[in-house]
Amino acid sequence: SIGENASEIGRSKADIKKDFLHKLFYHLGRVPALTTDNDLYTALALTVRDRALRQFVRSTEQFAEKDARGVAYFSAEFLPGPHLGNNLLNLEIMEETRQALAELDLDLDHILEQEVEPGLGNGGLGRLASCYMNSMATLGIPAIGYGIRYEFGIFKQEIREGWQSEATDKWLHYGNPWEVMRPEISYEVKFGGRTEAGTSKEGKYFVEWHPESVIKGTAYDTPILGYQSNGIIMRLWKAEAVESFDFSIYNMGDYYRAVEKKLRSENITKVLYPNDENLSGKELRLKQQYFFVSCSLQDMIHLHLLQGRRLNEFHEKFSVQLNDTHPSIAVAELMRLLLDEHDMEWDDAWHITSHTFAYTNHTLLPEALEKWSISLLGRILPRHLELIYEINSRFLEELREKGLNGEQIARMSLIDDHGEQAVRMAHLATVGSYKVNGVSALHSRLLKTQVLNDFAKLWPEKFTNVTNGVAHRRFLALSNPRLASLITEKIGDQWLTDLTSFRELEKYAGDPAFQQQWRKVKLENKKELCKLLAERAGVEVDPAMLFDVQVKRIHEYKRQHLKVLHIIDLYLRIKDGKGEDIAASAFIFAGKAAPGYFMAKLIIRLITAVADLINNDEEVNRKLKVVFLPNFNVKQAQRVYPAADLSEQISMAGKEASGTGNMKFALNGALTIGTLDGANVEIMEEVGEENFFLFGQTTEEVQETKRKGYRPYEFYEENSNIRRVLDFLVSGALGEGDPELFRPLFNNLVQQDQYQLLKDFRSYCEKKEEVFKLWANESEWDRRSILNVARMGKFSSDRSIRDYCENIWNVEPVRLRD
Ligand code: 26W
Repeated sequence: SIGENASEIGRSKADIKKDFLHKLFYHLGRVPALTTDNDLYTALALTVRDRALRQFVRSTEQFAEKDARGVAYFSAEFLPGPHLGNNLLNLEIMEETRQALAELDLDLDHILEQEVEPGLGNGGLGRLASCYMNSMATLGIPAIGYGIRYEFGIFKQEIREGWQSEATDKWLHYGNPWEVMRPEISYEVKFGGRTEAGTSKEGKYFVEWHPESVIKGTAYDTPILGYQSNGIIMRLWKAEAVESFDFSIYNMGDYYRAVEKKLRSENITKVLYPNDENLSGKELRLKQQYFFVSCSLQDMIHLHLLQGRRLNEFHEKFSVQLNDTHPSIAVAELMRLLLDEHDMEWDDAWHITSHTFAYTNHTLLPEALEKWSISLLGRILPRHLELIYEINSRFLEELREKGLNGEQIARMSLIDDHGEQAVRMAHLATVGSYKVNGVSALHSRLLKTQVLNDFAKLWPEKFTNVTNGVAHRRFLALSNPRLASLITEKIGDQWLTDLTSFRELEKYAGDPAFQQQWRKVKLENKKELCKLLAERAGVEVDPAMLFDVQVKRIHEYKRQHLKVLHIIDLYLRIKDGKGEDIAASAFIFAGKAAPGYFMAKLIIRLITAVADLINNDEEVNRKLKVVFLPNFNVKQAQRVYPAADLSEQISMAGKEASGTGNMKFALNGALTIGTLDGANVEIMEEVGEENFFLFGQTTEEVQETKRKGYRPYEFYEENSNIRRVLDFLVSGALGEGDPELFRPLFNNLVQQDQYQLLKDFRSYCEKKEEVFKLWANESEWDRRSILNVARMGKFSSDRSIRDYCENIWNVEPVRLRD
């Protein structure tokens, strides 16, 4: 086989050195004197890609041999982070490569720094997809990730005069050595136009879709490695003009029109929408979703038929996981392909479709639940709208037969009739899937009892939970090598494939010598982060300070401003000469705000204003520092988590579906201050209440507060601390002396406070007092830090993927030979 023949590709230092030079000279055509850093990076990336592709080819052959059932992970977003280091780790050639380069007087770390990461996602959801790719590969799951090859990923964040400003992310500017373009793997995708029904000579009813335009999708494959052996691919689609508009045969006038057409076609995959949580009726976004889903399903059907299988058994061979509702138009598209292009009858097509998809919900926020207006859908995807109506009418009929009342039926309908008619994509995904899951125990419970309650009552067995997890190889082994080797020295390295073996660390938690080594690792990591903070934010931080960190998208529900209000409170206390009990702290923030989200951008402005005030105040800045690190991405994340002492997970209970940063922090030895929200609940359960700084209302209490009529103004009036801090916001002391700058935030908190900051403020401050007290007791802090890490076994994405395999996919891992 090909894999057999390719197997002699070497992993020794000599092989790597030879291949690296070969790539540099013969692939890039470089003479040594003119070699740039990017050339070195590209040559090394290509050297490593060869090895990654070899793993992929070997794995694919063995999956085919076994005729194994597989998974297609449909996601509009992937955030793989830098590939090079991760691939070296997974191939276990980090040291060989380092030495090979050293012999050429080159520094691996410097070369690793050159990589520009693919920012093809907004945050948690995209990063989760990439963690799952690594775990599926590691476990030997026959899997493929399908998505969109955005030419511009999530914007690059710059801070200008304290405000966020956005620049385009030209991640492909210097080329992308990791992908393989597959010009021969391409599919046509139709848009717009009208449908026409007819009856064939044999008397069969059929529908023809006469589109207004056709666009071609071409596959770009990137190998994603698991640890030690397996490789799978992430297949991303790029939009192009179809060849049938071959302009060479037209005259001059048409030539320009044809070129224009080409440009318009390529628009579909130009740019990632930078909004997480909410988005209003963007036509191009709908086109993106449909485009990638159609290409992916056509590709799967093609592969399925190529292997000589019948379409009737499609769902027996594949499970398609829908990463939120973004790909949920797939339900209608698979129906269309089976009915219109493969002549199937409705009942057979529906059986296959509704046994193929499984849907993961990632949010309960009402504004984040996707809806597409009937008028937009009808214009862009006329055939799909018909199919959705048909799916809906059959579904509603089933509900009537079951005796549900009109009100229940209206609530469950795929069509929302309030205001402009729209399709509720979560309902389409739920009806069209055989399983629906949330991403933490709490979130899955709320999904069942609230947002999708009617559906959960109708189909209780359809609903399940899979708690999120993180790729601990990237977020510990790769990004925190000091801690990784300290742990491996103590308990061996089986944790790389079994994170639960960290339990063995528990017995060293109280060992003073181990604690000291533990502390030293953290300090070294903090020193490194300090360099980055100085370089990127221009702030000098003392590494001995308590590093209190909140990094995530900026959103009111995540309550970055709760942390800021507390910082102002500390500042005012110090100014009053009452700051003795405050631990010297560096308050670090990072995260992007959606470009159109005014409040989120104002929160960033508030952070930079407070940073300016405090960092420049000689009376305070030995005790407190505040830093906003710009342009948070995977690369930065890998430098932040290892250096954190305290992790801020302070969303209003019931709002954060899971959180995954919370896991990455705890895995790296940070203690958590958090609410009982998302996966915090399970983290606390695992590490023990006594090792977790819990504060704030529970979900039930939050809802009770709201039900009783929450009046934040009373907190402002009755709590002098809150009043002092809020008044300070509009005193002119912040942000170039303009007292009106933060007025919108002040008003919002005093009048609405939708996320109940003021209600949780006191509890948060009190918990911080405990944090400061514990910080003064080094060995007790370290003991708890060690226990946190020791008990993080559950939160590896390997565990999550095993859960998906058992509870949803019914897929067996394949034991792979190398
Ligand atoms: C409509 C545009 C849009 C884009 C992205 C809406 C919603 C999203 C995502 C659902 C936002 C997201 O990333 N959600 C996060 O998913 C993580 C992985 O499950 C969870 O850990 C986070 O709690 C959740 O906010």
